[in-house]
Amino acid sequence: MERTFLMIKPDGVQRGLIGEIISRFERKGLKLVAGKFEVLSEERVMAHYAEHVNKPFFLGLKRYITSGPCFLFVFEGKDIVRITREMIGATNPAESSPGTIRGDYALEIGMNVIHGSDSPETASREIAIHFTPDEISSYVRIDEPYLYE
Ligand code: IDP
Ligand code: MG
Repeated sequence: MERTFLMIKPDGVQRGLIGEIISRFERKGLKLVAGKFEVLSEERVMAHYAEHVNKPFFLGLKRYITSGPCFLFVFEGKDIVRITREMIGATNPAESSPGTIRGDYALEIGMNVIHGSDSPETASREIAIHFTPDEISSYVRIDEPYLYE
C-alpha cells in the first residue's frame, strides 16, 4: 500500500469544503490514516514548497498558505498518488476537468483548494515534513475485501 500527503488549503477550510473533499476520497475506498488542523509555520512552508521558493509567485503563495489554518491528512491505498492527483485535477482550476476537486470547487490558480503529492517519492518527503510516525495509524478498513481484488 502507498500513502500520500494531502492538504486542504486555507480557502478550502474557510469555504467549508473539508467534509465534501474528505468524503470523496473516503467514498472512493481510500483509507484515512492521519489528519490534523493547523496554521503552517514559515519553516514548514519553505520545506514543503522548496521547489518553488525562487518562483515569481512564491511570496503570494506563502501569504495565501499561511493566511489561516489548513487541514493536513494522509490517505493510504494502492496506486494512491496517481489516483488522488487525478481526483484533484490540474493545478489551474480554470483548466481542471469538471468532476475533479479543483474543477468543481475553484476558479483561479492562486487559490486552488487542495494540495496533493505528485509522486510516491514526494509523498514520503511531504509526509515526513508534516507528520511524526506516531500521528499515523495503521488499521484494516472493514470494507477492504470488497475494494481490493
Ligand atoms: P500542484 O499543486 O498542482 O502540484 P505546483 O506547480 O506544484 O502545482 O504549484 C504548487 C502551488 O503553487 C499550486 O497548487 C498553487 O497554489 C501555486 N501556484 C502554482 N503556480 C502558480 C502561479 O502561476 N500563480 C500563483 N500560484 C501558483
Ligand atoms: Mg506540486
